[in-house]
Amino acid sequence: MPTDQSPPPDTRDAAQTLDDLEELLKRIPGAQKVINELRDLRALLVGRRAPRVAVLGRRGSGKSSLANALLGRELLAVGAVEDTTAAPAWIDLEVQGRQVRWLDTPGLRAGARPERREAVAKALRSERPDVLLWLFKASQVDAGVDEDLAELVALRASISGPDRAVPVVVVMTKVDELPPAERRAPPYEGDAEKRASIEQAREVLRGHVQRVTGAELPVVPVCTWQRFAEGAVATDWRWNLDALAMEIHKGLPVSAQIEAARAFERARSVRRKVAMRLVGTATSVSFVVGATPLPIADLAVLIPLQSSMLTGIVYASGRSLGPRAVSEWLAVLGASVGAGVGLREAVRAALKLVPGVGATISGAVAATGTWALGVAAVRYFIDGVSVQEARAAFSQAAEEGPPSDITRPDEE
Ligand SMILES: Nc1nc2c(ncn2[C@@H]2O[C@H](COP(=O)(O)OP(=O)(O)OP(=O)(O)O)[C@@H](O)[C@H]2O)c(=O)[nH]1
Ligand SMILES: [Mg+2]
Repeated sequence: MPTDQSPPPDTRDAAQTLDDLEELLKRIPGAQKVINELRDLRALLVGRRAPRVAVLGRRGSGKSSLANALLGRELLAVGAVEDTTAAPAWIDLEVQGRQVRWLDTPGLRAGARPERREAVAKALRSERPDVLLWLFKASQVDAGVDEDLAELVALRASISGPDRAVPVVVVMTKVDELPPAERRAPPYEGDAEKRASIEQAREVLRGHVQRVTGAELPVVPVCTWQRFAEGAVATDWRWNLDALAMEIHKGLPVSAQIEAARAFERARSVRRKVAMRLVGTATSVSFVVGATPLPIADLAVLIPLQSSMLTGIVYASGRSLGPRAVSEWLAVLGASVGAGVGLREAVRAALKLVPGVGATISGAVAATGTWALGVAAVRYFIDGVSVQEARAAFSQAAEEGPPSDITRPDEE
């Protein structure tokens, strides 16, 4: 697994670029803010590791199904009646390079065996999870939930440090079973009755959670039911997993965010958020580099910076990293990059030909180029729009420029 010490080979270039950039920015007065952003970017992109997620809940609450639903593959055994998951163990779930470190646990109440609880506690202590998922069946939110919660609170306390409690997301599973019984298959967006019963069950669960834990924990309703045939998904009732992925994301350290964005198949909002963060940082850095009067070769800095950004966007989208994806993409955009930014760049550069300054381009032009490239890549790789639409997004972003908070210079 990638560690913070040695960057995985596919991001070594990005690591080197970001280190070089930091050295450069240190020589520019007032660049401290972007240096900090750059360090965050480095943690996101280079110091990355798989998120560690632990699931807890009663027997049959859908713990193993949730892993399958999040990754979009039949990775863990799922069972209708029996205790399906026998012993708690951390495992690496992986689908085509998308990975999560997952602690699947047996149902806590099954047979009420105390040694089982101890085994779960031991597994949680052996490796501290980034996030705990507490699962409750939607049809049972009023059935003895308090004892379960008390137990979960105790487990959480046993692994939380004095400074920081392990984040928790409460997951209300199997919402398809809520009334009206005859309409089970998602989506429920157009079904006011179903939505109302989901909301009602969620309120009940939220109330219990609030009373027992004394905290406002997020409660996310989901459906995770899938039927697999020959390794492929034959029936897909997954619902609201994008919202769940977002709540999980909020609890993660920066170093686990990009792997989580990749791993969770339905996590478009998370992927978008992570990718736009890459774009925002790269744009700020471009602004500072372009605006500096130091005689540095702007393009020598901007091109590797923009490639790192694009690499990160492709990676966050769940695709595997290879030089091909980015270069193909640049070829697709090629024409509009030349026409959109090249021209403006030339005009501004001409205006900036002041003796002694060197061939620098302006901060605004550099930032606009990076911004437009990034926004168009997010539309294409994350939102899945066509090449034409991505080109249109590029032109529009180049026209409008980045939001002013991204290019605001440091307050000194
Ligand atoms: N109706 C419905 N059934 C589901 C859903 N998700 C999973 N199931 C079913 O619920 C049953 C239990 O699911 P599992 O994922 O094995 O539950 P578990 O919590 O891992 O169970 P144990 O490991 O035995 O504690 C299986 O028959 C699943 O097919 C859902 O969203 N709706
Ligand atoms: Mg299980």
